[in-house]
Amino acid sequence: MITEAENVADYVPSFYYLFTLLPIFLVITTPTVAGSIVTATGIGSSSNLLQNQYIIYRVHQIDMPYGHFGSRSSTFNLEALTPDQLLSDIFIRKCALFKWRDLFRKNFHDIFIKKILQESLVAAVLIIYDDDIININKPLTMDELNKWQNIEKRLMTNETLLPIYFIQENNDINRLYEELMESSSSSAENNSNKQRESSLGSKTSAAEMILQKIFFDSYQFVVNGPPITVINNPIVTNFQTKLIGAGIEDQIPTYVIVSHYDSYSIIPALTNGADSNASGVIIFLELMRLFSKLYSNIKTRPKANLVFLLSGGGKLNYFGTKKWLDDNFDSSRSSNGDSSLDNIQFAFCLESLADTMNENSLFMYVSKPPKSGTQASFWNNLQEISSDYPQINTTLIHKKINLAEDYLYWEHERFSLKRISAFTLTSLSTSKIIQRRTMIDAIQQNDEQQRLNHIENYINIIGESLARQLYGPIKENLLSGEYSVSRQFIQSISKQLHNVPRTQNLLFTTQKDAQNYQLPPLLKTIQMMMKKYSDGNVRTLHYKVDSKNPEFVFYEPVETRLFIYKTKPAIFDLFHNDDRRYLSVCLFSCHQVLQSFNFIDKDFDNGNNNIDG
Ligand SMILES: *[C@@H]1O[C@H](CO)[C@@H](O)[C@H](O)[C@H]1NC(C)=O
Ligand SMILES: *[C@@H]1O[C@H](CO)[C@@H](O)[C@H](O)[C@H]1NC(C)=O
Ligand SMILES: *[C@@H]1O[C@H](CO)[C@@H](O)[C@H](O)[C@H]1NC(C)=O
Ligand SMILES: CC(=O)N[C@H]1CO[C@H](CO)[C@@H](O)[C@@H]1O
Repeated sequence: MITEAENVADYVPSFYYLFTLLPIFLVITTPTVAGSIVTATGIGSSSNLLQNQYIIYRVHQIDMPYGHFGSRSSTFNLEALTPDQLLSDIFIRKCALFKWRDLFRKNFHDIFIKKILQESLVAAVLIIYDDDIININKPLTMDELNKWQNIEKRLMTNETLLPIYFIQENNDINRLYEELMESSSSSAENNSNKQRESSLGSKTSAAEMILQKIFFDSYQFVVNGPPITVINNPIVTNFQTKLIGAGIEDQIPTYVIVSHYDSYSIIPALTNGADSNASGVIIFLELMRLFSKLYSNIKTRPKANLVFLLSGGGKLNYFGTKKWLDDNFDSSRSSNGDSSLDNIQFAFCLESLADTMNENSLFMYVSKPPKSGTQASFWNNLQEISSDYPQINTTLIHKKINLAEDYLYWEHERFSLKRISAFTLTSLSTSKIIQRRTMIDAIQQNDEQQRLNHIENYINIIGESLARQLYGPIKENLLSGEYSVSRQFIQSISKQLHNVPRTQNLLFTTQKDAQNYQLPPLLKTIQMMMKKYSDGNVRTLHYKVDSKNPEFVFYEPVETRLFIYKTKPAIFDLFHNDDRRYLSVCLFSCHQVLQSFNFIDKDFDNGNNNIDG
């Protein structure tokens, strides 16, 4: 009878039998170890874990007309390993387990960028994050922030076939991570040192790794699904409302105030903290509240209209604003269009105005420098009023639209393309998209009060400048007394927005039938507020993507479940079965272990002659 073991012997030289059997005999002589193995053998035992199911969040996946971005897969079933074991190319079929903060360490950062994102030397990645990723308590240094943004940028501007997930830290996963780190530091780390020193290093290292495999538990990470699916027929909703001035609506000037409610980050399900807590939306709603008071009184109602547009898809190349403009300003503009839009003086867009970077700046971005007209006079008002805030650097930034680019940098560029005078007000000194899509807003600890102070200052400056535009030169500040900025109001909106992730794929409207749409809860709240602080009419506008050339495609899932199993290598089946065939299976698995370490393939040819002799 030819056993499998004899077959294996054809491939594996006897030297390797000795090599792998040696530790097994060691184990046999120590009954306590052998005893504990029985309970830990096989998939399914999870004695050290409190539970074995965990919620995990998938890195974004999106297609834009100019490329595919993010992680393209979701399921896997792989053994976990820590990044310090990732020093050679033998881990192709493993899941790398990182701690978020460790990604800021130079060597781990390089491993993540080069070995994982560029060379795909593992098959999946799980990153353990702590609360700081959402609310920075322990401030990041500039270097740490740069490293993190580098990772975000790679995932934002490139795609990867690896499934990449984030898991919130908990006792189980922390313990598991430490255990793996410990087991690897007792062999792998020190081997890597040896490896560099001696030419025999790789053999020693592989041997010790086999030892490690035998003596230490390993963990299997399993994500069964759901499989990746396209989100079909996404609907993006805009809200538009207006305050009508004293006079004939379509003959008095109109100013448009624009902001978008969505945010973006590489982990969609965790995007509540991003984007400076939606400072743009907060300022937008507070301006609406203040001016609706002024408009409600015939004595203080100005001779100009204000149109408020809160758009969706802001992070999707300003999709909502584009659709709104196409609707209202196409050459074939219908006669039943909104008459208050006939006489637009300018539109201004609000974005990232919490100044979490503590730059103390208010920038006015324009596509064309304002020479004369209402935009120039607004800029003069803005400068004049902000001179009361000497700490704030108020600067005009001229950024030409680059039509060769795939996307627009600022929301006002959508208006500029339609030849509507427009600009963006922001505290960001850079147009770079990545700054506006980071998970992390704050480098320094920017406490709540300070953040609210910034927002309040910006509302005062912007609101006062707008008031001068509406009323002409006025001596005193208008936004005082009963018209002053309400911190309570700002705080309550901030809280509402902060509790919900705001990436667009989580804020799509669903269509129930031809007439009826179902808004997500956050948008319902926003709709109600806009109704309260306007003439009472909110136009709720739903937009679909182009069916032939969709402007964007989102994929699910954004979150799913991870199962963790504790496993022992098949080698241990030897000890509780006397059937001789198990020995063969065991030897066969030794062979596989060796092969999985590239041990045989690599060294067999080199050492062949020696071993035969
Ligand atoms: C983009 O991803 C591919 C593999 O998916 C990789 O080969 C390439 O190096 C990446 N580019 C950058 C700039 O990271
Ligand atoms: C204001 O900000 C601009 C743009 O970042 C910068 O060039 C300028 O030096 C700043 N001015 C002051 C007074 O800090
Ligand atoms: C966002 O707002 C919440 C609630 O007001 C606050 O607790 C949190 O610190 C804010 N986050 C940032 C990054 O400012
Ligand atoms: C676990 C272990 O043995 N770690 C050792 C690795 O090597 C360094 C120095 O080379 C020792 O300090 C560690 O104790």
